[in-house]
Amino acid sequence: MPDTPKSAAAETIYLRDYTAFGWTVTSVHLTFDLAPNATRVTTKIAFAPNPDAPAQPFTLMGEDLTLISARIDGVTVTPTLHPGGLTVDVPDAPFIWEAEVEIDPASNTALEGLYMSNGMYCTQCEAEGFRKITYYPDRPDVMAPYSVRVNSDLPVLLSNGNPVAQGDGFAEWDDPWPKPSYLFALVAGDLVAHSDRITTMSGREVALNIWVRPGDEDKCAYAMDALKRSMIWDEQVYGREYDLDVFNIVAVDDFNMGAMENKGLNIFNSKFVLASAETATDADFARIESIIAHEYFHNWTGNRITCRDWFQLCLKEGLTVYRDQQFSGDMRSHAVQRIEDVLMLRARQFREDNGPLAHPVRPDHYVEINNFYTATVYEKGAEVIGMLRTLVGEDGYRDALNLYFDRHDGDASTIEDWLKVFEDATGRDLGQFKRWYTQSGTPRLTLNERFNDGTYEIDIKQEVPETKNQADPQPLHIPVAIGLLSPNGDEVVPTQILELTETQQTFRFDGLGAAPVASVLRNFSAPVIVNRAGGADQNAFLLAHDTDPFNKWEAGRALSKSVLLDLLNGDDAGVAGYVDAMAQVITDDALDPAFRALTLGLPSEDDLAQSVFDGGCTPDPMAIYDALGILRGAMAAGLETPLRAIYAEMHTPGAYSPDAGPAGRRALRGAALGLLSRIDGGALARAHYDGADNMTDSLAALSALLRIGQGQDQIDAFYAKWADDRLVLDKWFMMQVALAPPETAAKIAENLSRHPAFDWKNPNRFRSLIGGLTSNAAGFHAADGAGYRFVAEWLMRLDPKNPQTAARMSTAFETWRRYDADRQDLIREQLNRIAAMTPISRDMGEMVGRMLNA
Ligand code: B3K
Ligand code: ZN
Repeated sequence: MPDTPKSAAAETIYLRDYTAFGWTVTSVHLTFDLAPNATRVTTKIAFAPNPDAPAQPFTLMGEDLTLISARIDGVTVTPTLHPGGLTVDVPDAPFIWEAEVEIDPASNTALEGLYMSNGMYCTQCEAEGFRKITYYPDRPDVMAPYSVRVNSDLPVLLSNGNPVAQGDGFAEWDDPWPKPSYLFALVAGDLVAHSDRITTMSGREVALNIWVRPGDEDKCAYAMDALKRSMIWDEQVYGREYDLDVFNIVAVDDFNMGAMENKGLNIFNSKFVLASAETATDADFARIESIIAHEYFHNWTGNRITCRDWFQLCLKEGLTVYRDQQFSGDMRSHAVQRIEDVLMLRARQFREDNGPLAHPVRPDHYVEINNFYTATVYEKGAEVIGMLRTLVGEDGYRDALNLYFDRHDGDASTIEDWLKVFEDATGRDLGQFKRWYTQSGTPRLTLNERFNDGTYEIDIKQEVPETKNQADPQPLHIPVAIGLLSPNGDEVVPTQILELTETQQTFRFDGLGAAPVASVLRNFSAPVIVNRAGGADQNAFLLAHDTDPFNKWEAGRALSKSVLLDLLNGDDAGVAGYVDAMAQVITDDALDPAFRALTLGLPSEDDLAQSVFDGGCTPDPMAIYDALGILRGAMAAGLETPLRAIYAEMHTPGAYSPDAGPAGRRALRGAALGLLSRIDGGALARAHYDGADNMTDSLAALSALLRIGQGQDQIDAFYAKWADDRLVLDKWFMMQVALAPPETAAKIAENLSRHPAFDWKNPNRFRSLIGGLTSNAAGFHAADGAGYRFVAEWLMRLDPKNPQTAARMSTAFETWRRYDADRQDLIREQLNRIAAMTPISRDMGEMVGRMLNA
């Protein structure tokens, strides 16, 4: 048993309380003697007093550690152990701290610190996992070079930096770049490498390896290609070069999130590395490309320049997401990328920002930092960078980034540092802009338009919502991209940026021949909700004529949303017009198939529920499900001829390629298939399934069948074929629940939870099944509460084992205030049940507390 007492009661950490650590660390040497239940970690760390820090007792963080011995300058000491760490008297001069601790990786089910997955040792230290490996000032502003020795009989022993020595039963690694402890990593296992190499812009030869379990090496080619493209892109676009002799990536099956950017040794959820045409969908390939890029880009934005404290998390995450979005746009299509990014932002971040878990991009307090790796920090954090770039222009952005890298390389920085480089590089005052980092909630813009005597005027009013933590929100600095189209569809005023800084402002455009149609918030220039009284005609016009591809798509989305909201009120008058508008777009061969596929997509059930709620009404999940079914049915019937033509024309024979072109054709063909299945009894989908030679087509057919209540034979055949492939089996679990009819979804989930392959301690498998149900909005919100009960029970079961994943999945309940009194009671009952659990993790305690008390 660890002799460090368990953490004390959850306490709130505040940004305003930041103080520097009293010592700097000049070097860290670690030795690991690996054993599943008794790994020895020996440390030798050089500390020196930090003249810039206030006086404080010498305290190291540590959790779940058994301290064997400790020495200062060679003399044995007896530190005072307390929950979360130790304190000891130290000399008032540089000194060497040596300690030996024992840890138990095989029993570590939280997957934080050093743990085991299928016989392989692996680490996850961000945010605060290093303190579960040894006693250390485990905070991002303490940076040091590390050298590591790993003793083990396992064949592959990896750590950060460059390899320096390796022999029978050991390996030594040296990382010359000072890093915070959260970037430490160690991997040991029976692994094989898919290897390659690259020469950087200054001529450095870098060995590239993707380490996987034997048998998976033929599924690494795409990830390796994405890595090489990322390295080249970061040189060309940001001038950033890689800085070690080797870059290692390891794929692990048990992982709490997507991947981790440890210096020189990225660790990935195997789901985001392994791919072949047979096992991965086009969407999987695209995710792999973007996550490989994201983690690689962290080498500069995150690792070389890190965060002073965890409140500054968006400094590295928002910027790195922005960079990976730019990269994916460059690799694929900017229009399609932007639409997909906004879809994701609205689905996850708007939902968060409009509920009890809303928080600023830079939060100012937290209980458990792992709860703040959120869509707001990541996705809204990326939007804030995009707005900055829009405001200062491309050249300003480049100058600011160059200054950032010059000025802060090797630093642990803050949002203030970040904004200052933009101010210094461009001369702009970003005082008001900074509110994007400190205020929460999605701003609402209301537009009022007039045309008189050749002058078009637009009033834009902004409202930032009040919340419990935000009594008096102040107006934001919002870039609104606008263009004007003439009545015959020509662009008479090309895109320009209006800077909204007041609560309300009027902007004027003179010299127009006729009343224009404005295309507002082009390319989604700010993460806001726009209220505009334009109506169906205006949207149909913009869908047909807008030269901004994002707003063209957006107009189609606005049209479908208003048709669906009318359908919910029993009014189907808009359906025919919508089907006609779609007929124009989907048959327009000049448009990218991927764009057309996105245009055929309808708003999600969750999105509609939020819109109903925003409109002052109470969403009925089942009615929303039915309305979507009605509109899809009408689209299928009204568009049958063009859909059949598309299905035939988008057939792409030949070898599978995951590239954007063929993937877009498959997406459009799959969308056509999904609609046609609603009127042909599933015949085409069954044939499609039988003829599929890749996972994208198999899943398109299978989901089309499941959506019409069919597909049991295919589900059984799919299982028989893929029973041994963990990643594909995740899809099998997910699909059956996510696409189940609402009334039976919870029951199906429950049955599947008794399936022998439901290994609930594996986060991917847990997310497939439980997340499958929560993504089935009408099923999860079934009126009898069965969905709520099922999810709550599983969260309670997982929390003691893996609090991080359990807490993250509890966000399924964050929308509870939208619903009717009966559903609210049912959800509150489950949240209260979870809250009453003893013990409850700090992670889960904070989440349910925030959801119940906002
Ligand atoms: N930085 C990691 C996320 C760590 C999450 C810790 N709970 C992956 C990423 O954003 O790249
Ligand atoms: Zn990241």
